[in-house]
Amino acid sequence: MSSNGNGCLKANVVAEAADPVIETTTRSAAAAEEANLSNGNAAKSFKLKIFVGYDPREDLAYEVCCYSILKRSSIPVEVHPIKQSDLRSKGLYWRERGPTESTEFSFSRFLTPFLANFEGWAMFVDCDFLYTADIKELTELIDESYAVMCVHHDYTPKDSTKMDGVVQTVYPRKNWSSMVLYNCGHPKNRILTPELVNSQTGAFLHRFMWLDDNEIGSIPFVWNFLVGHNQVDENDPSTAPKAIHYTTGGPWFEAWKNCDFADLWVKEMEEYKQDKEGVSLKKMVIH
Ligand SMILES: [Mn+2]
Repeated sequence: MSSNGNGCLKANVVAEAADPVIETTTRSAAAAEEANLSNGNAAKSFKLKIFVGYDPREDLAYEVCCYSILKRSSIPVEVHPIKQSDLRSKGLYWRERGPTESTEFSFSRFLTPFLANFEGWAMFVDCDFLYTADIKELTELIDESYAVMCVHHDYTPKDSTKMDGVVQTVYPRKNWSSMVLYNCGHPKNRILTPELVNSQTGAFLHRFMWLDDNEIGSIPFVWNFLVGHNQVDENDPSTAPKAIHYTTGGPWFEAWKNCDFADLWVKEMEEYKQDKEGVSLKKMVIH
């Protein structure tokens, strides 16, 4: 599916509880659902829940990220923001913000299985992503034998010091938690209650220490393509990013307006703002 198909923009917005929830049911999704039923597979259609980390400093990034997912999705999806103020008012989040938390969803992201009622598969993703592919392709990689699936980035530096002599800090599994497919019904993930998420250390959570290594499935890096770290090999189409992660800062910040892949994000943002068909998508704006 090309990314500019206007047919993908018929999104139905469903107001559910107090959360802005976006649901899409495209024609192709309906067809896929029918095919599923005729195969005798799932009586209940597969609908991916997507939880996107929300930070007030990156409001536009959040909107563009959601737009980029919804616009290209050929399967029904629900998009929910992980918004700290909402979680606090619901009594689901109460920990104080620590100095190492770079976003409001540094820890609250681990509520994803809880927020999905410990059922089915759900994705968490940072708001600083731009999708360039159909999320359906990602769901086709789902393997029920895992508790979570994510890109296994390897940050181990070759030298212990950088050229300028500054000591490199090694964070095991750095960035693994920025995009995760959670098998919410997996018994091991039951541990992720609000009590645990509000009390555990960053290391425990971000390194998936509640899981054994063989319970963490691997996804190709193109689904969490780190700007400034991952590389495209022009001769290898499998290295073309499907989800661009502006991990050190994206073009919505003045200082990063000329970063790699900035042009793609700006184009998407302009399309989002001009998109008349997608007027319902604009309801996902959080005030
Ligand atoms: Mn990020």
